[in-house]
Amino acid sequence: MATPLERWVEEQAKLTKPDSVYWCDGSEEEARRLVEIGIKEEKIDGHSVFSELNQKTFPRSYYHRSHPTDVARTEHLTYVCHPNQETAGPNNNWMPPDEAKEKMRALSDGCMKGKTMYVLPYMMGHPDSPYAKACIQLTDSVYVAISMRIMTRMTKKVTEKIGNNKNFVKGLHSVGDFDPEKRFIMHFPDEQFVWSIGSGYGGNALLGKKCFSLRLASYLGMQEGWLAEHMVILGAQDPSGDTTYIAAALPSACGKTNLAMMESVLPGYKIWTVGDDIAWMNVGEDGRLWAINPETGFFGVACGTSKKTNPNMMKTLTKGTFYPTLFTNTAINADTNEPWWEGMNGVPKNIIDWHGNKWDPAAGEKAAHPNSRFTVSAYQCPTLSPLFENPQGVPISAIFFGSRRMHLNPLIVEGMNWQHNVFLGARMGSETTAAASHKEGVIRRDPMAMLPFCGYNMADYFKHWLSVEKKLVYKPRVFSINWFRTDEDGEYLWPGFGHNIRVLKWVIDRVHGRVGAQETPIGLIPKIEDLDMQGLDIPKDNLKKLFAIDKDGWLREAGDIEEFFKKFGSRMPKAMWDELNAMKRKLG
Ligand code: OXD
Ligand code: MN
Repeated sequence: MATPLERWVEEQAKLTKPDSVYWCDGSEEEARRLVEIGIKEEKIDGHSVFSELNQKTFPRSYYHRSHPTDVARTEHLTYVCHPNQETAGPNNNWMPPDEAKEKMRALSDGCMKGKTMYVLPYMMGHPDSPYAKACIQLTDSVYVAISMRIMTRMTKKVTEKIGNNKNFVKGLHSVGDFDPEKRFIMHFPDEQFVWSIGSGYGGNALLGKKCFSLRLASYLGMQEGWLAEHMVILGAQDPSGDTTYIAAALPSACGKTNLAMMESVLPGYKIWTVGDDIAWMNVGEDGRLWAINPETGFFGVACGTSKKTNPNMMKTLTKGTFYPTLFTNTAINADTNEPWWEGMNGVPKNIIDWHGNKWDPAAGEKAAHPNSRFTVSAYQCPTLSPLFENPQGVPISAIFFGSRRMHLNPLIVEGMNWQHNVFLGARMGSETTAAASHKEGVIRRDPMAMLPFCGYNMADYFKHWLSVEKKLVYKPRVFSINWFRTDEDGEYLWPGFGHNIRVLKWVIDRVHGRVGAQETPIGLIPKIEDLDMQGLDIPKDNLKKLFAIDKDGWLREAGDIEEFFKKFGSRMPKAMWDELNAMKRKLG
């Protein structure tokens, strides 16, 4: 008798009509075969899916050039299909589930003809973790299959784990014909099902990532009392040998990966990496907040990554284990066959740009796409936390809500109590980046860096965050951060990267009650003399500017926050309005 899983796969194959169906086992040998298929057989837009990069300097690395229209998440084509629109909220595109399925059925009919359907069994989270989830994705792309093998724990055992159970997480993915007009990413939270067509891009096509681990999981977390967040998880070890675990939300392409594996400039401090993108956080029996990273890889922005900005990522990318490493839409140094991108190192003489053409710097275009990416195994990371595989995760003592703001937001602000902490997240606004296909550099409200990823009404999401307080015996301290403030000439006021440890040191000291703070209308800020500036010579005036509170600017910001809150009508928790009004009052 066929299992529910086998029956489901059969039904999808009937609709999509692949030439063959292949059940992946996640083995090394299989990965090698799939890469070979990507090099020799499968094509995108007439070129091979993979080409081999310099195997001496970038062992086990392969280059992938996407379809030129398929380079980022497409938020306007992403829908959350709850039975009623109110549950999806104004923060999501919505379609009734039946209508969405009819649309997808029509687009998917025969979409895998001439191709292989890969059945990918994978876990999000360590299989021994009480928080892990067994998932299945179907795809017709070897690029997606290999990426999923890097990013998740893909193993045959997952099929055994699912057994006769009907309640596994399902994803159906096809690249279709890459036509942006026929591209949709549809979520069906009540069925734990994601249906995606027309794109091979990570955030649209690796369905365990944003689609399940954030959009569906955030809704599940609301129902079950836990949090699925767009957060880095790191351990900051101080000179005493203690490690303080921090979870940090930052919008896409705002330096989460750099933060997750930062190389400290302060002696005696060391960062341990648990995750760079997603945190699932549960209140443990001990009343602490425990976080796991459900992923096993990094899908990071290449541009700007260098030995200077992120030496640990450069080591990760060049380590070469049995996991393949993928570079997507970067440029290539034609003389060495190595991947290259703006900000990596000096500019090589002969560069092939991300379109596959010889690059002419004078033409004014970037050689690598601004959202070019690497996909690499976390097990290659030299700073991987010894607790990476701990089924329970790590206990979180501090949470950051970060944004990219040239003006207004101080380097760090601490929340005053849990309600104010939630407001620090809810009031976030950030400049948009190339990670999604929209205009860059425009400020948009992005609470908790979750605007594109919250799978339900954000008013209910704030309510959920507020409700977590009563379960917490030990509450993490919460901070808003901004590494990106500039002066009148547009120069960054803060050096960032390894210097961010100076801010983390203050946070660790706050967590352990070793240092005070001063109150402002928007929260608590450090006393300048409490920031460890040894070995950093920046003008004292710059430090003042980093913490300056521009009252008029904040009042304008309050107006913007108000407009955003209003969209949620009476569903918006009163506590958030109270905080907004209190902030306005304090600003005068
Ligand atoms: C990502 C994103 O890819 O946030 O992580 O877009
Ligand atoms: Mn992300």
